[in-house]
Amino acid sequence: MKMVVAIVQDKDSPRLARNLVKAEIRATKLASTGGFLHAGNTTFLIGTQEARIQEVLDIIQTSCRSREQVVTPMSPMGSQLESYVPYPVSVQVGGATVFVLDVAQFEQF
Ligand code: 2BA
Repeated sequence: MKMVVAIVQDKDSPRLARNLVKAEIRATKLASTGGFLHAGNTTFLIGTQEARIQEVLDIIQTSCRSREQVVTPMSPMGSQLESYVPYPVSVQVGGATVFVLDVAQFEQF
């Protein structure tokens, strides 16, 4: 048994959820926040047999796409620095960040 942890953009989350259900792959969706952009994203927990890992990765890859996001950084001093002029910067956010973990034990009661 493996656990796939996939962090995806909110815009891709409904399509990924739909495609996982269609393939009869079970998943749990968590609302999450990126540590860098502080923007909302979605974390999927997908527990599955090792034999289906490649299928899961393929579904994630085809359901999610990379996008450019424009963000305006906050002043490092909050509002105390009057001379600080924030300007928007462009950041490439990946289609999905995926971790595949071994599951020591799996039970459903
Ligand atoms: P965020 O942390 O909000 O990061 C959004 C995007 O900002 C990243 O896209 C990357 O392009 C950029 N970025 C992140 N940290 C940076 C830094 N220290 N310096 C410069 N640019 C930086 P992705 O790499 O595709 O990541 C998308 C989201 O996936 C992240 O949102 C975070 O929620 C999650 N993530 C990425 N790598 C992770 C990791 N190693 N562990 C846990 N979560 C991760």
